[in-house]
Parts: sequence; C-alpha cells; structure tokens
Amino acid sequence: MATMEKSIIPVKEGDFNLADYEKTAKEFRWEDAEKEFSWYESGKVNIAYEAVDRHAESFRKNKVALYYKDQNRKEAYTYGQMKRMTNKAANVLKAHSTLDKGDRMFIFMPRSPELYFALLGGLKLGTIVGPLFEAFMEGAVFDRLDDSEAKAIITTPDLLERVPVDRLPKLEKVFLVGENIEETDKIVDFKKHLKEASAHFEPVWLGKEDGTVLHYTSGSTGRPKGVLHVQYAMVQQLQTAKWVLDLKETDVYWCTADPGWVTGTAYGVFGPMLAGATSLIVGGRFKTEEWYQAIEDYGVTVWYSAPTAFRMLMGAGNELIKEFDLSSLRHVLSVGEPLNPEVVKWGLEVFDKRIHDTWWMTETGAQMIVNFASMPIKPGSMGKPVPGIEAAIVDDQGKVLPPNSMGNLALKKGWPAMMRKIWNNQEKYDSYFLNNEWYVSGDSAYMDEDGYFWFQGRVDDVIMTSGERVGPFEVESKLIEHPAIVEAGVIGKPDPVRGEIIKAFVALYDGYEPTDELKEDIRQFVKKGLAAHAAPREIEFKDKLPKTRSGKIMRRVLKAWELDLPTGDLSTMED
Ligand code: 6R9
Repeated sequence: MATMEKSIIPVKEGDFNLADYEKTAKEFRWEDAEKEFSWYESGKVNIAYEAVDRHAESFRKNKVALYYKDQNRKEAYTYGQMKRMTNKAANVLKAHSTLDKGDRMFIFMPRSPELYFALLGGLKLGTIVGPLFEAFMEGAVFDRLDDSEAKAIITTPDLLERVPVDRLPKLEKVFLVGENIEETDKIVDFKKHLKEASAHFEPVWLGKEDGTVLHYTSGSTGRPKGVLHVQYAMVQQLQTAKWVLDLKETDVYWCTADPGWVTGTAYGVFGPMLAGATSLIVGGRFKTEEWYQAIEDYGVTVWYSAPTAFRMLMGAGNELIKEFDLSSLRHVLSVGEPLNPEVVKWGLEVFDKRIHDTWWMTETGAQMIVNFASMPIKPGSMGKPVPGIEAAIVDDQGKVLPPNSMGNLALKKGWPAMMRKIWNNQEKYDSYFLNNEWYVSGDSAYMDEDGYFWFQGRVDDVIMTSGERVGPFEVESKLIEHPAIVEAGVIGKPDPVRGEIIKAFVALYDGYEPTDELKEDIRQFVKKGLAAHAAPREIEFKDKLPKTRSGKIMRRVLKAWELDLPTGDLSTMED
C-alpha cells in the first residue's frame, strides 16, 4: 500500500504519457494539432462529423462508441450506429422545425441515449446546443431559453411542466422523448420520428469560429450567463483527451458528469469521441454500489469524476470496495473543486491509483492546468499548464507575480477552447480580460517554484456545492420572492462532503414567526423555483443583514460571522 510520507507522489512505471513535459511545453503549437482533423484538408468543419462520422467511416466502424446503462436500460452503440442515430436525430429536428445554422436548441432531460443522439444531431444540423440539468425548475429554464431566444427544446413529458412554453414566444417546437406522445402543432414525438427517419444526413458544414454549445453558468451577480463555445475548441478537447485523459485505443472511459455541466460535453462527449474512444455513460442518480459495479462490469480503465463524488465514495467506507473488482482502473482524474489531499490519499489506499486533478472552467472550454499521468503529483496542487497554455498569477493590474505569491489565476488570452461570447452581454465578456492580454479566472492561487499551481479560493462569492457552481445572487433573488422574506444573504459554508453548502441569512417581514416550518417552506420554495442543489441547507433568521451604503448585501461579513473570522474593513457598511 502506498503511503504519503513524502509530499510528492512519484510516477509509476507505465505512466509514460507526456513524459517530456518541459520540451513539449516549449515547442508545441496548437496549429500542430489541427492536422488531426479532416477539415485541415477539406476546410469543411463540423464537430459532430469529427466525433462520429469520421470514425464510422474508418476501422472504428464496429468499435463501441457508447455504452449506456441505467436502472432500466443497458445498451451499446458502435461508431457506425452512432452515425446512423445522430443522422436520424438531425433529420427529425430538421423536418419538424425551422432550426438552422446558429439557432439555439436546448436539451432538458435526464441522461439517455436519446440525449446524446439529440445533442450530436443538433450539432450536425449546425445549431447551437444548450444542455440543461434535469434538476432545473421553471424559473431557471425560462431564464436560459428567454436570454438565448431558443427555437426548440428537447425534453420529456415529466419535465414539460417546467418549460413555460406560453411565456417563450420564440420557442417554436417542443420535441418530447417519451411514450405515446400526443402531437400538436408545437409538440413533436421525438422517438416515433427517430424510428422512421432516414439514417442519411449530410452534416451542415461550418467554419472554425461557428458556435457549438451554450453553457449557462453562474457568476456572483446578475442572471446566469450564456458562455458560447465554438467549433475550434475541438482542437484542445482532442489534444487534452490524449494528453490528460491519456485515452488509448483499448480504453473504456467513464466521465461521470451530466452534459448540463461543461465537463459532460467537453469530456463526456467531445474529447473521448474525437479520440475515437469507447465511453461509458451511467444514467440515474449517484449510488455507491452501482458506481463500483459499473467499473467492474464494463472494465472501466479511465475514470473522470469530481471531488464531491470521491468524498461520497470515501464516506461509504473502504469495506464495500472489497466486494468489487476495480483492478481495470488505470487512470483516475478529478475536476470541479479543490481535490483534497485526504481524497488523494484515499485513492492511493483503495485503488492504488493516484487521482489526477485538473483545473478549468466553463469559460475555458477545456482543461488548462492539470496533472499529467507522467507527472509527480503534489497532493493539493492542481498541477501545471497544458502545453500551449500560458498561465500565471497576476495582480489586479495584470502584472505577473513571482512564484509563491498569491494573486489572480490568469491565462494568456487566445487558447483554442476559449469562450467566444457571453450571450447578449458583450460588457460581461469584456470584463473577464485585463489589458486585452489576460483572462482573469476569478480564482485566487499561487504557483510554486516548480511551476505547480495551488488553488486558494474564489475571488468572488461564487459557491461550489457538490461540484455545482451556484451564484449567491440567484439564490438571494429567489429567496426574496418568498412572501415572508424581506432580504436575504447567501454564502457558501465549508462542508467536508459537499465542498460547500449553501447557507442563507434571511430577515422576515413583520408578522412572520421564525419557525422550523418556515425554514422548510423556504427551502422548498427555492427548490421548486430554482433547483434542488440551489436550496439552502442551512437557514438563519436575522433582524437585519449587513449591507453597504449602496445597499449591497455584504456576504463577506456574513461569512466572517459564520466562520468566526475577522470581519475586515467595515467602512462601507451601513450603520
Ligand atoms: C470545469 C468546471 C469553474 C470553477 C473554477 C474553480 C472551480 C474547477 C477545480 C476548481 C479547484 C480544481 N474548480 N476545477 N477548483 N481545483 N481542480 O468546473 O467548470 O463549473 O465553470 O467551475 O470551479 O473555482 O473557477 P465550472
């Protein structure tokens, strides 16, 4: 059994991927990676063609692209079959709507093979696809479809009640994935037409800068923002799938992320499929036993998950693991939150595997700072920049700081997968960049003398709960819609399993009693109005909240109170 006496976990024999990091980092140019794609010669670009058809037309035709498993279904699709199914999906979408190149189409449903057919089919048609978590409630769905003026949505009969069709004048069609769907001029039975549709479809050819996916993500203020990615991101997604995920021809790769999160598209679909790998998708909710069973049943070799999930597995105890054969695992990775050294230690103990942390964001579109298989790991560090990426710690003016100084984690503008737009919000987009040179991430970090980056926290108030990014402002806005609440302040409170939990401080209108029933009612209110993961686990009643004179809730003061920390400068606080 490995121990953690040293602060570095050395590389084991067999971990040969990107061994010559320093040399590659110096010499590599993204243009070198373009040659991998058929558009390099043809000039005709479509990410779904590269991810599916190209393999279907090669020796990988009968190789499994996708294993799908949930409580009720167990299916496998080869690249050849994926080509047919995604062509059919594209034909259905095209035949029953006016969806065209650049139009927004949303997917709002639990994981299923149809979700992946629709996603890739929509991309073949040249649309911009917006994947949504099934947990979203009406308000969250409305905000996203309204902001992006979506023309179509693909959802299930169960979730349809959360799509406010009447309030979305631009929404032309609703494709329903279910049984015995009653069609109207707005509602289309997706599965029925999928069966009947032609399996031939010529992808709509696009340019490298045309849009692919639109992921809405939360900031500390305002409504969620639509981060637009483009076709050219595939260059970085494929390169990192090879370098970082370390995918080889015989691997069975499992990314546990839902496509509602950028990890579930960039590395749940694009990275592995561009690489022609075999992916496993497990639908349904997280269950410890089922997860271990999936690794055993499918012989998963490369596993990409998140600290929250690892901590939940860890919490289930090490005895359970012994009931499963997990010896197929070769390479394990993590993303989404700081990977605690305890979790790395646990991984070594129970799988005898180093868990490789990777850092990136919705806005970066692909992995940026990572631990390669060939790198000695410093537990607690996010690793080093991917070759072709320049990362630095800069001060608020954009001056690069020396090693071991804490500052803004920044990236030199212009990497392939970089977002190209915040939908309808140029000002917000521009606000990410400093001196037109640095993209400023909103994370604070430092770099040590060996070039490893260490995450320190968010500069803003964004909460990371169970790997989900939640904007406090969104939750506060929902809270004050509750009839009892005058004002609300929301913070992330450290939690051993979830990273952070959402804690809300609320002041009540006269006449309302601060009871436990009211707390529960408030919790349900946010759950129904926004999303289950956005509902505060803790609620505290206050007579009054700390505010600036301009009326902004001072979350940092709430946080300091909660954690017994010094409150810092209170000069802007209202008396
Ligand atoms: C891919 C993704 C981005 C924010 C990011 C940071 C946090 C992600 C991390 C990490 C510490 C890591 N984050 N990976 N923090 N170590 N390895 O997570 O995108 O949902 O947009 O979140 O997540 O704070 O700024 P997204």
